[in-house]
Amino acid sequence: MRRFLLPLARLETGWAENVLVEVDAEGIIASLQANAADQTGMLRLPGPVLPGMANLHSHAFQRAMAGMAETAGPEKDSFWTWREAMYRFALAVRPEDLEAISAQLYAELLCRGYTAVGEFHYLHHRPDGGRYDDRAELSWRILAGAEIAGIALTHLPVLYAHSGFGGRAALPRQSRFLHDLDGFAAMLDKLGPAFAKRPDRRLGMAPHSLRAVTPEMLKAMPDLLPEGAPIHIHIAEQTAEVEECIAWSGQRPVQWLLDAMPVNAAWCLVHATHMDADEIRRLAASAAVAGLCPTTEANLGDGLFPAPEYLAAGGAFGIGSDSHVSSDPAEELRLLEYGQRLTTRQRNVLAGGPGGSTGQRLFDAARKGGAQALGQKMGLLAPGYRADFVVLDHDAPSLFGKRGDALLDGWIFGGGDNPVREVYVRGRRMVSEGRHIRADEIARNYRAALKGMAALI
Ligand code: NGQ
Ligand code: ZN
Repeated sequence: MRRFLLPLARLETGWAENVLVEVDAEGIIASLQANAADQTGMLRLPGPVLPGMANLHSHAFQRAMAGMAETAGPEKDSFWTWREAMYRFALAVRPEDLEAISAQLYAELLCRGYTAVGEFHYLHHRPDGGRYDDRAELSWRILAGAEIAGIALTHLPVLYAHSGFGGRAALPRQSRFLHDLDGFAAMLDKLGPAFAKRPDRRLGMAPHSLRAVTPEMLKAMPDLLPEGAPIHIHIAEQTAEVEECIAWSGQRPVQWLLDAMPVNAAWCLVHATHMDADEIRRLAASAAVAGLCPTTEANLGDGLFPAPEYLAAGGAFGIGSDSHVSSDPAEELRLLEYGQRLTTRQRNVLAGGPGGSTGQRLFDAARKGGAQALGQKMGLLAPGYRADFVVLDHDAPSLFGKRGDALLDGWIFGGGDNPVREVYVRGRRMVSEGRHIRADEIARNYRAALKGMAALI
């Protein structure tokens, strides 16, 4: 057993002092006790401790194109013009590049306080659609990136077969993404054993969107993995997508999905930006998680998630960095609230009522919803949960002099400095003095990958 002394820690019930945490050989919290005495053999952490945050939605390769689609094109720019740029970029990514980019991204995420990531992975094949010798080649590269950075991973291989509602034929530039159901199932089988053994690895799956799979494929998917395995899907992100879904089925995307599939706590509906009142109520009641990616949704011009109505209905949510225009959970939560402030012209819209701290409510909801969506025992400092510690610098400008939940408000709204000082995953320190322990090597490999790709873009 390793023993840690947390001078100040955010437990489920609130902040506690001098918390003794015992961590077993697997990196799981075995016991936890507040108001403990400092004894020899304990590692005393150097600041207030939060549980690690789950990042529930990532397309790792897009880390390397963040900032590269910000010049106006000949026509009005939109999500769909960005997607063309992204498709071009995706064709240049080689296996070794994906590993290097993933390691860089995951190290950055750790430095900001995410300790697990849900990788919504659809880059499967060679650029011409030909298969790699190992059909899971690019999944192994994601896993290697996670291993190098030391982040927990829920890997979500994506089933992608069509370019639009009604089984429209896929486009040539989508050929790296495509599977039939049998090929997809074979890939899952191959991956399964590598994800079975460790508390920081989980295998789920993802129908890319209602555009990319047929109802028959979607209905066959839950049987491909054991009951309870995470299932993520992009849904209702763009208004054009909602209109096409109505033209195809007579129903809106969230409505269609909730009617067609047994959506439960294993599901994560990513974006779910465009919902009517009935969809909001039904999604909230389904126990599924809404996967919100506020910085990407802003960057891509998606629209605003109806957060006040959804939270009032008791809906669960988590956050993701998606296209990685930000690596900071505080920024995702800040923007979630600011979108509402800008449209309602009010303040503390998502605080949950008088006396509520906005930072506390958003942080607690996102850590719980994120852990649920990733199917990982994390996001809570309690026995049985993974020992993922985010140690804050109490002397950071955003936190200095603050106590209790004001620390969460300071982190999220207090100026945008990064107060994350140390990060532990499974009780192992991956970030020290604000830097990833392998930062230099990871950055070197990232630069080499981008250099090699530059010729291909
Ligand atoms: C993706 N990204 O799969 O990377 C998508 C765009 C699509 C976001 N939705 C592609 N943010 O939805 O067709
Ligand atoms: Zn996405």
